[in-house]
Amino acid sequence: MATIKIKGMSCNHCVMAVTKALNEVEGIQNVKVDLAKGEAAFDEKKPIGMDLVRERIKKAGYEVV
Ligand SMILES: [Cu+2]
Repeated sequence: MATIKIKGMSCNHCVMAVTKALNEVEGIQNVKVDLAKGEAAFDEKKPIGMDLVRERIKKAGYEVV
């Protein structure tokens, strides 16, 4: 399981948006976003390009730190 830090999440809506963005990345599954910690964890079904993850999170309005 991979864990990334995400900046900019402030409420449950943000959690949903980040969860959705991650779920849309091919190969990512079991997404769990922790609002209090500002973290997202997920399983990688296959190697994931972190640049792609970064880009998708950014598109959703947040930032991987
Ligand atoms: Cu929010």
